[in-house]
Amino acid sequence: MLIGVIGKPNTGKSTFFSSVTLIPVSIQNRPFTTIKPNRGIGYLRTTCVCKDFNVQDDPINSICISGVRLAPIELIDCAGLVPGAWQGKGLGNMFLDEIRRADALIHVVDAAGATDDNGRPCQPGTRNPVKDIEFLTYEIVMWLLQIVKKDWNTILQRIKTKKENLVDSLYNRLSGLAIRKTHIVQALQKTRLEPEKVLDWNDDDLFNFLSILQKIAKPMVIAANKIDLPYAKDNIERLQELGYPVIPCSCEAELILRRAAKNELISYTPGDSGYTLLSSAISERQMQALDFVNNKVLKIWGSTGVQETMNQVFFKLLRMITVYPVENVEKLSDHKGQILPDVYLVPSGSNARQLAYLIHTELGDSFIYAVDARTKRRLGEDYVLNNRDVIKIVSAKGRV
Ligand SMILES: Nc1nc2c(ncn2[C@@H]2O[C@H](COP(=O)(O)OP(=O)(O)OP(=O)(O)O)[C@@H](O)[C@H]2O)c(=O)[nH]1
Ligand SMILES: [Mg+2]
Repeated sequence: MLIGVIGKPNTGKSTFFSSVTLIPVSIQNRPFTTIKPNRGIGYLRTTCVCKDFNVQDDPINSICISGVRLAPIELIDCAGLVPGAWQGKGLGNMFLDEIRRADALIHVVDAAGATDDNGRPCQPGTRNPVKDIEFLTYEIVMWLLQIVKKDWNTILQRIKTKKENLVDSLYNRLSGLAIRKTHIVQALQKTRLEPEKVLDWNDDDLFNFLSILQKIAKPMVIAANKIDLPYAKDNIERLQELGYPVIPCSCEAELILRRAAKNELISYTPGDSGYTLLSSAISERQMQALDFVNNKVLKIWGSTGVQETMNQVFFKLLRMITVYPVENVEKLSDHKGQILPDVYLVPSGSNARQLAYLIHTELGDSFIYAVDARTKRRLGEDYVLNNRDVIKIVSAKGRV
């Protein structure tokens, strides 16, 4: 799973990325600071099962802090996008190429309206961030349209001569963009167009179909950033009318907290509504930064919103659940004795065999049954997994 952090220049994408990954990247108050994309690992905040079983766990693929399990997620911090990018304006298609592999998008907007269309700073309240959502989705759809139109005549020809159907034909052109067949089928069902009449579709029909496909295949949350500045509150109300999940954020505040926690000045787990001072050896500048976080963000908004943004992508947009595979249901361990070593993110509705395949193809192929570690009950391959299940897979090959 890959998440793209996107938006116009200077909205705080790299600040978001750095606050989540703790990778130091260039952050400046000017457009096009990021040219080459940054990639890194961020974390989802979930409630670990260790407390349910009253065990001390030894995570391998994740981290557990006092019962909060942090599951790793790959993120890409993209270059800023300006109107006309699909035609090559600004850094142009470079941005669009970066989101090819993205399964979902975090659109960072300047909710204070303090950056113009090209990312130049301006007075808070000057710009309407709703426009940013409109233009950015337009750019993505135009980019898709450009890709499909290049082959449109060939697609139509193959459909006419019955060499391919519409779904397969579109899939063959779009699979490199992390667009699945099910996305295409769903988008076709949602359009009022009749797929059988594709030979009669005009440019508007194709544009409308791709707009729906984009929403399904590249679902998006809005990180309404810079909530520490004036005008953000009013603009967030406007953003909430668009139908996307909107999370008020202060990426700068999250970066301050994460860095202070890394330096052991404070105790703070991403997503917390506050922090505890750990050290008295704190400089006046650091204290001022923490006061800013407290007064302008935490006291007003309850959290910085950054962790919630990450979580909404997985649990609301992509409808994932967490599952803990183990080999020994008594000890809740793997074959080396490590307790609750891994947490897996799986699409809601997945069954036991699909989990086995996610762990290893061989395990899926040789699946016999699964065991629920809570009830010790045997589960068949069709058992639909629940969030926070702890599961042993028994296969013909022996162990997991
Ligand atoms: N007030 C405020 N400023 C922020 C916040 N997050 C980021 N900024 C500032 O916004 C400016 C741009 O931040 P970046 O993270 O470099 O923005 P970007 O979207 O990556 O910019 P490009 O790479 O140029 O597209 C910097 O001056 C940041 O300090 C925030 O939560 N509040
Ligand atoms: Mg940047």
